[in-house]
Order: sequence, then structure tokens, then C-alpha cells
Amino acid sequence: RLMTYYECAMMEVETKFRVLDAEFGLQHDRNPIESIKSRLKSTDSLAKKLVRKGFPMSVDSIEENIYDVAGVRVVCTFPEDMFSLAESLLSQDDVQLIERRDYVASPKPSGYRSLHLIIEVPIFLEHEKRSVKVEVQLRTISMNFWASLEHQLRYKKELPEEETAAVAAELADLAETAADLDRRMQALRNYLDDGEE
Ligand code: 0O2
Repeated sequence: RLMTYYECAMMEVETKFRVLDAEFGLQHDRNPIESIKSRLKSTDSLAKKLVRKGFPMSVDSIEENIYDVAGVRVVCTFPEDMFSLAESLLSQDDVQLIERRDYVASPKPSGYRSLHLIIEVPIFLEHEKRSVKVEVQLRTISMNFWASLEHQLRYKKELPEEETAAVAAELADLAETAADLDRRMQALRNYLDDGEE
């Protein structure tokens, strides 16, 4: 039952982004969202996370302690789109912000960049209204490209310690290259937008 609630909340959030994308498209003649992917955390990874974080193993504990059971990943075309979509979402009166982590302003040591929001949205059931947490990850195409490949390569094979460090350094450097691509694409977008005014 709890997983169904998370699934409903995920659909609500996904729809909110689809609406924002359609409306932005009408106003600006281009769509800020490249793709949206939603996922429910498997019971296996939920159990592992509860153990890893030292939380009790119960349904109540999942609801109380795990904020990313429902995840919506929104891949945007330009970095500024990520932030304006986040702002529009958070200004909606049924969306409550629980936590905001800006890994674009402060990338992780791995080089990982994205904007993470934990929000709470209402879902309307037959006899009740419930607030459900959803993790939203906003990324550009370039950030998503890096994160997907880094995730694949990270689990590739057991390497000696110094080689692992060299691979991590190369990945961090590639994250900088991806960020540079985003900056240049955004600058070009802004230049072309200014020319249209
Ligand atoms: P999945 O399958 O994507 O859900 P925790 O949730 O405890 O692991 P924390 O600090 O609470 O970590 O959350 P954090 O780091 O803000 O966000 C975790 C999620 O962000 C991860 O989910 C990844 O999706 C993504 N992420 C964070 N750091 C990296 C990174 O260095 N590389 C890549 N590729 N992704 C990252 P999960 O649960 O790991 O997996």
C-alpha cells in the first residue's frame, strides 16, 4: 500500500513537470525538458539503506527516514532551465520543500552535479489526503551523461588502489569538461535569446 502511495506521488510530480514543460514551450517556443524518468526504490535497496543508516526495519521507518523511495529525474536542456523549473515547482501551493541540495553550486568530490529537491506533495485517496515525499533530481543532458557513465564505470571492476584513484581523478576532470560544455551552451542560448528581443 505504501509503495502505491509513492507511485501516485511520483505520477503527480511527473505531471507537474509535463505541465510546466508544455507551458514554457508555448511561451518560449522551445521545451526546457529533454526527458523525465521516474523510479521507485526496490524493497531490496530500501532494506539495504535502512541497515546502512541504522534505522529500524519497518514500514513506518521507511516513511519516516527514507526520502528517496519515489524519485523523479528531470533532464533539462540548459542549466538555467533546471533552476527556473525548480523555482516554478516550489512556488506551487501544494508543494512543500523539505530539503534542497545544490550539487551544481557545490559539486560532490566525485564531480557529480545535479540539483536535488526533497518535496512533499498531497495525494488524494478515496477517503483521505496524504502527504508523500518525492526526491526530484534536476540535471542537464551533459550532467546526466556524466552521471550515467560514471555510475557504469564505478562498478566496472576491482582495481588496485592507485588505479582507482587515477580513474576517479579522470572522472572528476571529465565532470569539469561537461560543466564547461553546459556553460558555453548556456552562453550561446542567452546570446541568441538576446538577439531575438
Ligand atoms: P539511485 O538508484 O539513483 O537512487 P544516500 O541517498 O544516502 O545514498 P544522500 O547523501 O542521502 O545519499 O543523497 P545524495 O547523495 O544527495 O543523493 C543520492 C543520489 O544522487 C544517488 O542515488 C544518485 O542517484 C545520485 N548521486 C549522488 N552522488 C553521485 C555520484 O557521485 N555519481 C552518480 N552517478 N550519482 C550520484 P542512489 O541511491 O545512489 O541510486
